Amino acid sequence: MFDPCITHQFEPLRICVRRGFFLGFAGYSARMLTFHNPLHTGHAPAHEFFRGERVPCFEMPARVDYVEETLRARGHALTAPDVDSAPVLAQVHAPRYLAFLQTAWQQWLALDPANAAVQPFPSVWPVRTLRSDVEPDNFVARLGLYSMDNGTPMAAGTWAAAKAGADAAASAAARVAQGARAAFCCTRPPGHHAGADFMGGYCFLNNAAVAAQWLRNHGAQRVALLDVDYHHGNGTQSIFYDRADVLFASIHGDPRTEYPFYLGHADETGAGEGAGFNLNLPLPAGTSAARWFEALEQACARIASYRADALVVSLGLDAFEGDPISRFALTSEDFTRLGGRLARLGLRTVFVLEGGYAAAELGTNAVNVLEGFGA
Ligand code: SP5
Ligand code: ZN
Repeated sequence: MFDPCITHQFEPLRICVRRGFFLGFAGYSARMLTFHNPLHTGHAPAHEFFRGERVPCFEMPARVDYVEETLRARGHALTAPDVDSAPVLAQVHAPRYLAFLQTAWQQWLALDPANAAVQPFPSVWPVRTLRSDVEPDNFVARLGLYSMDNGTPMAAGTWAAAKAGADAAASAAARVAQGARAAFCCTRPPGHHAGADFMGGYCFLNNAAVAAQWLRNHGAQRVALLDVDYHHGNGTQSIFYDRADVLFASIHGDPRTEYPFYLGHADETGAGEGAGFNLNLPLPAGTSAARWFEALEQACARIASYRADALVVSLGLDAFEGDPISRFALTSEDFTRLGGRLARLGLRTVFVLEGGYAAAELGTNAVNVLEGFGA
């Protein structure tokens, strides 16, 4: 339903953008309004697979610890989530997937109490010709049904951490819908690989999709979602692929060589009502920062022509030159430049943390974007 009262809150923004002013934002502040995830440390699986061997997880609790530490050191306060994302989660995810995820760890323990010390991994997937409409009784078979890879390990606190992260995303979107210029959702596990009914790429619940859907529910007619993570946001793209009310634009490593491999090509432009509202800008591994910023200009031009009421940024920092699993070349200073360019879109903005695995530099790189934006 359309609430004209809340929609009205977005009107001064459009007027001020057309006149080139930056004075129309309520809640402008030198500090970035940040929602943290108080339960993220409960998601601490030990291992993922690399070339058949178990290796320590790249997506580790220390990542967010570094970002929180840098935020505090630079004077940005952290706020606890104050919104329940459950109704919005039900809009962007399938009921049977949410039901599975919520109790997955208990189901795993029910097989054998000794599983408390062991990570579940899927080992079989319903690829072409196999059925995904019937849920198997076997737990590992259901885990495969709801997974796109074997690279998304689960732990005892995974559901609680993912749910609190979605709450943080909804909280950030709620503040922006109420008139704040920007808010940052500082969370892990990340979300942009998670689709309506599957996990993958370290992601369980799609926090950016929750933020975009929250903005749609609370007055924004059109939401632009820009994904700057090194990896294509296949989950977010698929959630909004047939919708015109959320424009998805992504700059990422070419899926011919980079994860997630099976989505993210330039010819994916949307379907049905969503035709023309999906923009993929894949770049070869090894692409320079200069070329990356050219792609950012293309994405920004499309977002400007879309006349969005609000922007969600899937803020992965793995385009960083020092990232251990990615192959772009942005410097820490380039992240400040990114934030400055996004500010010039003149849109209310929700930033949602995604990937970035140079953990010790993650705080600097994330906060550089936020401060470049004018946080
Ligand atoms: C949110 C996000 O950034 N997810 C990325 C998921 C990537 N999963 C595949 C990881 C492959 C790791 N390859 C290790 C190479 C070490 N040299
Ligand atoms: Zn990534």
